[in-house]
Amino acid sequence: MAYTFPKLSFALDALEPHLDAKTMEIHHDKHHQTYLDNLNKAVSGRKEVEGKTVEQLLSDLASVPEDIRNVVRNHGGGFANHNLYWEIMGPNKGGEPQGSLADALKKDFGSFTAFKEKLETAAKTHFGSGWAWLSVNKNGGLEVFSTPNQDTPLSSGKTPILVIDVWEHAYYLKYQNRRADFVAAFWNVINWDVVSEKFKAAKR
Ligand code: MN3
Repeated sequence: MAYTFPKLSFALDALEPHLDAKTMEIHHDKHHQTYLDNLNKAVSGRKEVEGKTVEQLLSDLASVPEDIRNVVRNHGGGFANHNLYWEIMGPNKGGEPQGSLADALKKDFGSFTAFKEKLETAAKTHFGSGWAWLSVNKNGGLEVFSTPNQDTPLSSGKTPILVIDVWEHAYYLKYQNRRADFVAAFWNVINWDVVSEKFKAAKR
Protein backbone atom coordinates (compact mmCIF):
# COMPACT_ATOMS: atom_id res chain seq x y z
CA MET A 1 0.00 0.00 0.00
CA ALA A 2 1.36 3.41 -0.89
CA TYR A 3 -0.14 6.86 -0.57
CA THR A 4 -0.50 8.87 -3.77
CA PHE A 5 -1.12 12.49 -4.70
CA PRO A 6 -4.69 13.55 -5.37
CA LYS A 7 -4.97 15.08 -8.85
CA LEU A 8 -4.44 18.84 -8.95
CA SER A 9 -7.48 20.65 -10.34
CA PHE A 10 -5.42 23.40 -11.97
CA ALA A 11 -2.10 23.95 -13.76
CA LEU A 12 0.87 25.03 -11.64
CA ASP A 13 1.00 28.39 -13.46
CA ALA A 14 -2.76 29.02 -13.13
CA LEU A 15 -2.55 31.02 -9.91
CA GLU A 16 -0.35 33.78 -11.34
CA PRO A 17 0.23 36.51 -10.39
CA HIS A 18 -0.76 35.74 -6.78
CA LEU A 19 1.17 32.48 -6.48
CA ASP A 20 3.90 32.29 -9.10
CA ALA A 21 4.48 29.23 -11.28
CA LYS A 22 8.05 28.59 -10.09
CA THR A 23 7.04 28.58 -6.42
CA MET A 24 4.10 26.29 -7.16
CA GLU A 25 6.30 23.92 -9.18
CA ILE A 26 8.97 23.58 -6.50
CA HIS A 27 6.38 23.46 -3.74
CA HIS A 28 4.29 20.72 -5.32
CA ASP A 29 6.84 18.71 -7.30
CA LYS A 30 9.71 18.86 -4.79
CA HIS A 31 8.55 19.71 -1.25
CA HIS A 32 5.24 17.88 -1.34
CA GLN A 33 6.80 14.93 -3.18
CA THR A 34 9.42 14.58 -0.43
CA TYR A 35 6.78 14.43 2.31
CA LEU A 36 4.91 11.79 0.33
CA ASP A 37 8.04 9.72 -0.36
CA ASN A 38 9.18 9.78 3.28
CA LEU A 39 5.69 8.84 4.51
CA ASN A 40 5.55 5.91 2.10
CA LYS A 41 9.03 4.77 3.12
CA ALA A 42 8.03 4.82 6.80
CA VAL A 43 4.78 2.86 6.43
CA SER A 44 6.09 0.38 3.86
CA GLY A 45 5.44 -3.17 5.08
CA ARG A 46 3.96 -1.98 8.39
CA LYS A 47 0.85 -4.06 9.06
CA GLU A 48 -0.09 -1.86 12.05
CA VAL A 49 -1.01 1.09 9.83
CA GLU A 50 -2.05 -0.75 6.68
CA GLY A 51 -5.30 0.41 5.05
CA LYS A 52 -5.55 3.60 7.09
CA THR A 53 -5.83 7.02 5.47
CA VAL A 54 -3.19 9.53 6.43
CA GLU A 55 -5.95 11.56 8.11
CA GLN A 56 -6.82 8.54 10.29
CA LEU A 57 -3.17 8.19 11.32
CA LEU A 58 -2.81 11.90 12.15
CA SER A 59 -6.08 11.88 14.11
CA ASP A 60 -4.74 9.15 16.39
CA LEU A 61 -0.95 9.46 16.50
CA ALA A 62 -0.82 7.47 19.75
CA SER A 63 -1.92 4.41 17.78
CA VAL A 64 0.98 4.76 15.32
CA PRO A 65 4.00 2.58 16.26
CA GLU A 66 6.49 4.67 18.19
CA ASP A 67 9.41 4.11 15.82
CA ILE A 68 7.55 5.72 12.90
CA ARG A 69 5.34 8.15 14.86
CA ASN A 70 7.51 11.20 14.29
CA VAL A 71 7.87 10.50 10.57
CA VAL A 72 4.10 10.11 10.27
CA ARG A 73 3.58 13.32 12.26
CA ASN A 74 6.06 15.35 10.19
CA HIS A 75 5.92 13.82 6.72
CA GLY A 76 2.39 12.40 6.94
CA GLY A 77 1.37 15.83 8.22
CA GLY A 78 3.23 17.47 5.35
CA PHE A 79 1.51 15.18 2.86
CA ALA A 80 -2.01 15.75 4.27
CA ASN A 81 -1.62 19.49 4.89
CA HIS A 82 -0.49 20.17 1.33
CA ASN A 83 -3.29 17.99 -0.09
CA LEU A 84 -5.77 20.31 1.64
CA TYR A 85 -3.79 23.40 0.66
CA TRP A 86 -3.96 22.60 -3.09
CA GLU A 87 -7.57 21.54 -2.81
CA ILE A 88 -8.87 24.79 -1.35
CA MET A 89 -7.24 27.02 -3.96
CA GLY A 90 -7.86 27.70 -7.63
CA PRO A 91 -7.63 30.26 -10.42
CA ASN A 92 -10.15 33.13 -10.57
CA LYS A 93 -11.38 32.46 -7.04
CA GLY A 94 -11.44 34.60 -3.92
CA GLY A 95 -14.38 36.73 -2.83
CA GLU A 96 -16.49 35.59 0.09
CA PRO A 97 -18.26 32.35 0.98
CA GLN A 98 -22.04 32.02 0.73
CA GLY A 99 -24.67 30.02 2.60
CA SER A 100 -24.12 28.12 5.83
CA LEU A 101 -20.37 28.84 6.01
CA ALA A 102 -20.99 32.58 5.62
CA ASP A 103 -23.58 32.38 8.42
CA ALA A 104 -21.21 30.41 10.68
CA LEU A 105 -18.31 32.83 10.12
CA LYS A 106 -20.59 35.69 11.07
CA LYS A 107 -21.86 33.85 14.14
CA ASP A 108 -18.43 32.80 15.41
CA PHE A 109 -16.32 35.85 14.47
CA GLY A 110 -18.83 38.70 14.16
CA SER A 111 -18.30 39.29 10.44
CA PHE A 112 -16.37 38.00 7.44
CA THR A 113 -13.99 40.95 7.82
CA ALA A 114 -13.32 40.09 11.47
CA PHE A 115 -12.65 36.45 10.52
CA LYS A 116 -10.32 37.57 7.73
CA GLU A 117 -8.34 39.75 10.11
CA LYS A 118 -8.05 36.92 12.60
CA LEU A 119 -6.75 34.43 10.03
CA GLU A 120 -4.37 37.03 8.58
CA THR A 121 -3.00 37.76 12.04
CA ALA A 122 -2.52 34.05 12.75
CA ALA A 123 -0.66 33.65 9.44
CA LYS A 124 1.46 36.78 9.75
CA THR A 125 2.44 36.42 13.40
CA HIS A 126 3.18 32.68 13.45
CA PHE A 127 6.85 32.43 14.39
CA GLY A 128 8.87 30.21 12.06
CA SER A 129 7.47 27.47 9.84
CA GLY A 130 3.87 26.39 10.13
CA TRP A 131 0.29 26.76 9.02
CA ALA A 132 -2.68 29.05 9.75
CA TRP A 133 -6.01 27.24 9.90
CA LEU A 134 -9.75 27.61 9.85
CA SER A 135 -11.04 24.47 11.56
CA VAL A 136 -14.29 23.01 12.81
CA ASN A 137 -14.25 21.86 16.44
CA LYS A 138 -16.18 18.98 17.99
CA ASN A 139 -19.15 21.25 18.75
CA GLY A 140 -19.36 22.41 15.14
CA GLY A 141 -17.85 25.80 15.97
CA LEU A 142 -15.22 27.50 13.83
CA GLU A 143 -11.73 28.22 15.18
CA VAL A 144 -8.72 30.09 13.81
CA PHE A 145 -5.21 29.24 15.03
CA SER A 146 -1.75 28.30 13.76
CA THR A 147 0.33 25.18 14.23
CA PRO A 148 4.13 24.73 14.02
CA ASN A 149 5.98 22.60 11.47
CA GLN A 150 3.61 20.07 9.86
CA ASP A 151 1.27 19.66 12.83
CA THR A 152 -2.41 19.43 11.92
CA PRO A 153 -5.67 20.25 13.75
CA LEU A 154 -6.64 16.60 13.15
CA SER A 155 -4.29 15.60 15.98
CA SER A 156 -6.33 17.69 18.43
CA GLY A 157 -9.69 16.39 17.22
CA LYS A 158 -10.51 19.27 14.90
CA THR A 159 -11.33 19.21 11.19
CA PRO A 160 -9.35 21.67 9.05
CA ILE A 161 -11.32 23.26 6.20
CA LEU A 162 -9.01 26.10 5.09
CA VAL A 163 -5.29 26.59 5.45
CA ILE A 164 -2.48 28.96 4.55
CA ASP A 165 1.04 27.56 4.32
CA VAL A 166 3.40 30.03 6.03
CA TRP A 167 6.61 28.07 5.55
CA GLU A 168 9.04 30.30 3.67
CA HIS A 169 9.08 27.83 0.75
CA ALA A 170 5.44 28.83 0.12
CA TYR A 171 6.29 32.43 -0.76
CA TYR A 172 9.98 33.29 -0.59
CA LEU A 173 10.81 33.28 -4.33
CA LYS A 174 8.19 35.93 -5.09
CA TYR A 175 7.63 37.71 -1.79
CA GLN A 176 10.98 37.20 0.01
CA ASN A 177 10.55 38.36 3.62
CA ARG A 178 7.15 39.97 2.93
CA ARG A 179 4.94 37.25 4.34
CA ALA A 180 2.15 39.80 4.86
CA ASP A 181 2.00 40.48 1.10
CA PHE A 182 1.77 36.76 0.37
CA VAL A 183 -1.03 36.35 2.91
CA ALA A 184 -2.89 39.33 1.42
CA ALA A 185 -2.57 37.82 -2.08
CA PHE A 186 -3.73 34.41 -0.87
CA TRP A 187 -7.33 35.64 -0.50
CA ASN A 188 -7.48 35.85 -4.33
CA VAL A 189 -6.98 32.11 -4.78
CA ILE A 190 -9.26 30.65 -2.08
CA ASN A 191 -11.92 28.35 -3.54
CA TRP A 192 -14.80 29.01 -1.14
CA ASP A 193 -17.02 26.38 -2.82
CA VAL A 194 -14.58 23.68 -1.70
CA VAL A 195 -14.18 25.20 1.78
CA SER A 196 -17.98 25.33 2.13
CA GLU A 197 -18.29 21.66 1.15
CA LYS A 198 -15.67 20.75 3.75
CA PHE A 199 -17.54 22.78 6.35
CA LYS A 200 -20.79 20.94 5.64
CA ALA A 201 -19.04 17.55 5.72
CA ALA A 202 -17.34 18.39 9.04
CA LYS A 203 -20.67 19.38 10.62
CA ARG A 204 -22.33 16.06 9.78
MN1 MN3 B 1 4.57 23.87 2.06
